[in-house]
Amino acid sequence: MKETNRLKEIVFQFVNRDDHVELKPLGKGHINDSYKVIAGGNPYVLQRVNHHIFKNVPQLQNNIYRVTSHIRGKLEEQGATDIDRKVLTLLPTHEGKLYHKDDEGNYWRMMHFITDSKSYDEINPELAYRAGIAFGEFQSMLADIPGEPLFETIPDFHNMEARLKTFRESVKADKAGRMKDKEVANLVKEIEDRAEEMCKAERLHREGKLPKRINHCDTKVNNILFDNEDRVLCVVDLDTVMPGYVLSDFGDFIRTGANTGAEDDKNLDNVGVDLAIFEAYTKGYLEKATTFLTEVEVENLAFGAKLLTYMQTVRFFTDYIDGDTYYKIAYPEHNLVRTRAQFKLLLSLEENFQEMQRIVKEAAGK
Ligand code: GN1
Ligand code: MG
Repeated sequence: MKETNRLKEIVFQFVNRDDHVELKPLGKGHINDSYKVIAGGNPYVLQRVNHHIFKNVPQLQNNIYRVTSHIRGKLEEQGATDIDRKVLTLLPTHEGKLYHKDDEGNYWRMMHFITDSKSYDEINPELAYRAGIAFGEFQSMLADIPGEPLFETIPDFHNMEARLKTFRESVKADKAGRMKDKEVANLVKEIEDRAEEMCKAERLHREGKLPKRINHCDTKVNNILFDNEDRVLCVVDLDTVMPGYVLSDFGDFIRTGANTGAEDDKNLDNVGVDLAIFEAYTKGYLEKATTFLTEVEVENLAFGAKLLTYMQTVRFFTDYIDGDTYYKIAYPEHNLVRTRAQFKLLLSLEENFQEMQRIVKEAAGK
């Protein structure tokens, strides 16, 4: 069957078979495949959820259902208008399921497309401030989600100790024969030099000093949708919403939103931290989050930016050493280019660390 017909057949599991259907690829995700669909005149998003990475898609979809229903309830309580553009809405299959499993074992889901919305890969301080408020509100709205804890869609997802363990195994196995390269060996040393410092969050957690809260766990700048007037509409990409340290969500936004270059910039001169964006995001986030954050969490936010950048360096690097099995790549050296760019950002965060600490303190009113 032609690719488009195959995709249409999947769409028909969710919409009427006589609807006219159009499809086109959407977004820049490294893991799932996304399409914009128009069916019967209505816009949707169709996604193939990567079940090699998300090993329990039914549970993942159940998480998303719980999260979006809870947020919808909060918005209704607040008397918010235009709620369908402020929270994602899953579209069930004709059988009432939250996903469709095809003959090849792939998992598909559909949701309503949020109209008149846009996302940014690069933003300015004003938008960063709004994004900070949005992610602070997101965490605070999910703090009282009822029922069992959310399912961990990827175990140990942001656990630095676990990430380092996997990294060391990959270095040892050297499956793709990439360890003989001098640059690669140097980078391994750079990672190891920082390993102990970067496992601080797990240590604090074990000592009972750092709690786990419901986090988004993929707070990339382009996971926020803005409307035509640049007001935040909604937070998207909810696959990894699960318990974690708030340092993760703070850090991942800074890693992506406050980088003057791209995540995979080939020109390392472009890469560095933009302190104005760091400051604006911190202000927005703390405006919402000081009510529930502990002192230890606030004190470690700037560290969170280093941690997530380090973690992403380790993750891209591990995938390069493994022979590119996790992240989609656009060219053979892509994961190494990503590793270099993330490491350059880490160096910049290290250089600016004191100033970042000062900004956090000031924004927290300390
Ligand atoms: C992946 O596919 P995407 O862009 O939403 C990854 C994130 C990384 C990110 C790096 C499940 O997210 O953790 O931070 O790439 N998601 C998963 O840009 O691994
Ligand atoms: Mg994601």
